[in-house]
Amino acid sequence: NFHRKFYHYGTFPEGFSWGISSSAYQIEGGWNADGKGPSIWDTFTQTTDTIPDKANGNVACDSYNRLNEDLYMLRALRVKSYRFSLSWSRIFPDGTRKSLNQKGVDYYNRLIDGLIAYNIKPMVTLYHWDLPEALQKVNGWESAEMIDIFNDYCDFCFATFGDRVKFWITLNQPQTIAWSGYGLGNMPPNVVDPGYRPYIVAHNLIKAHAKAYHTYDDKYRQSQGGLISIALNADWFEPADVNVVREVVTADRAMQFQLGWFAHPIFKNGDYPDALKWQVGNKSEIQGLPQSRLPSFTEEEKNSIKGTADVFCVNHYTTKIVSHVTARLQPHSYEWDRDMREAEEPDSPTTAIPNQKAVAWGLRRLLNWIKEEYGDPEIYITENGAAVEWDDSERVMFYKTYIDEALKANNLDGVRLQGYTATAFMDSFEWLHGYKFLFGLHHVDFTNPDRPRTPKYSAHYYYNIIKNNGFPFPDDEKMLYGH
Ligand code: GBH
Repeated sequence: NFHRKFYHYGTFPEGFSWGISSSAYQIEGGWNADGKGPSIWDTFTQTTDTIPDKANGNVACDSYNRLNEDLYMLRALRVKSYRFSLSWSRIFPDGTRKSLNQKGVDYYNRLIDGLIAYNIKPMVTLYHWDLPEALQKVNGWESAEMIDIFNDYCDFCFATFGDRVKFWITLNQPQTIAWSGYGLGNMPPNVVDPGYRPYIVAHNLIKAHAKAYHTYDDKYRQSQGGLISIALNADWFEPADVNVVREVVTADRAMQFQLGWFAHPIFKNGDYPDALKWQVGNKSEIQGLPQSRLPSFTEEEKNSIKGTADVFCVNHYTTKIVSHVTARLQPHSYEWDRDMREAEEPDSPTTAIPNQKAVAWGLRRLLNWIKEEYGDPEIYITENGAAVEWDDSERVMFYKTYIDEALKANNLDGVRLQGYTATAFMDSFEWLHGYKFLFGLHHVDFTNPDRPRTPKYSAHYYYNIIKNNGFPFPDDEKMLYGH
C-alpha cells in the first residue's frame, strides 16, 4: 500500500537528540526591559515599513516575562534539547563587557536552570542576527574589529553559562547575515552591495567563529566538556537534468556557493571552495578589477579556521531546481557569480511561503551530500519546519515526511545523524514576514496581552515521534500517532 511504498519505518539510535528551536528576537519581547540595549533588529523594525503590518519584536511572545509557561511547554513536549539564542544586547547593552547587564544574565540563568531541572539540554546560539546597535555604529560585521569583540562576548558566555550549557552554536546562518544583510540589504543593516560586502562580511564571520571556537577549546573545553559548532543554512539544489553533466556540476556549484562558502573553510581545509575561487576570481578579472572580489585567507588563518566545529549543524527548509546560465557581468553580484538560475520543484506541495516548497526527499540528499563532502561528520539538523496556510495537518505531513527522510539517511545511507530540531517552538516574529507566516508547534494569541500559548495538532504529533523515537510500528501507526 501507499505507506509501505513511500515511508520507511524504524527508529533512530538510542539517545537521539530531539529538540525544538527559537531565537531571542523572535520570541522574547522585552526589547528595552531591565536595561537591555537596542539591537539592529529593534532599530530596523521600529523604523521600516517593509514588514507586514509594520510588525516588530517589541513584545513578540513575551517570553522574557513568561519563562515558566515556556518551560512548562517544553517539558510537556518531552524534548531532549531546546535550541534558543542569547540576546547579546540584553547581556552587554552596548555590545561590550563594560556595559554588563546583570538582569539579562539572570534571565538566561533562570532559563538554563529551568531546562536542566527538567533534564532538557540547552543548545545555545550565541548570535542569531540581533547585533547590538552600538556595534553597528562602529561598522558591525564589515569591520575586522568585530572578531575580538564577538570573542569577548562569547568568552563571557562560556564562563557564565558553560557549567550548564554543553552545546554551543556561534553563529546562526552566516550566509543569511552576509547576503540578506549586505547583498540584498532587505535585512538589517540593510546594505545593498551584492558584489563586495557579502564576501567581506563572510570573511569576518568565519574568522570570528574560528576565534570563539579556539577560546572555547583553549579555556573551557577541558573543564566544561561541551561541544561547539556553527549553524549553516542549506537548501538542497537539484540539477534540472541529472543526465547533463553541466547541470550536475551547476547544482554542486550552487551547494558550494551557499553551504560550502562557510562549511569548506571550517570543515575541510581552512579555505573557500574551488568553485567560489574560480567563479568570483574569473568574473572579477573579466570585470576589469585589479583583484578578486573574494578575499583570501593567509596560511596562518587557514590553519586556525580548519577544523573549528565539533559537529555539523545544518538548518534546512527547502529544495530548488537549478540549471546553468552564463550570467550577466553587471551589476557585480554574488548571485550572478554563481552562473545559475533557480526554480521551484514542480511536483511538491507548497507551504504558506511561495518559494519554500515542502520537498522532503531533498533533506535525504542534502544529508548524504554533507556526509560525502565533509568526511562523514556527526550531523545535527538544527532547524527544519514550515509555515502552513490554513490547516495544521499540513505541518504534520511536513514533519512526518521530512523526519522520515532523515530516518532513511540515518538508517539506510549511514549518515551519522545525532539530532533533529523542529522549527519553531511557537508562533514567533518571523523576521521580514512579521507575524504573517507562522512556524510554531504552539499557537500564540498575539491579540491577547497574556500571549496565551496552545499546542497545535503538530505538537501532539511531534510528541509521539519523540516518544517512539521515530516510526516503529507501521500497522499501529494510527494508534501511535493519532494520524
Ligand atoms: C530561518 O532561516 C531562520 O534561521 C529562523 O530564525 C526562522 O524562524 C526561519 O527561517 C523561518 O522564518 O528571500 O532572498 O531575502 C531560513 C533560511 C534564509 C530562508 C533567508 C529565507 C531569505 C532570502 N532563510 N531567506 S530572501
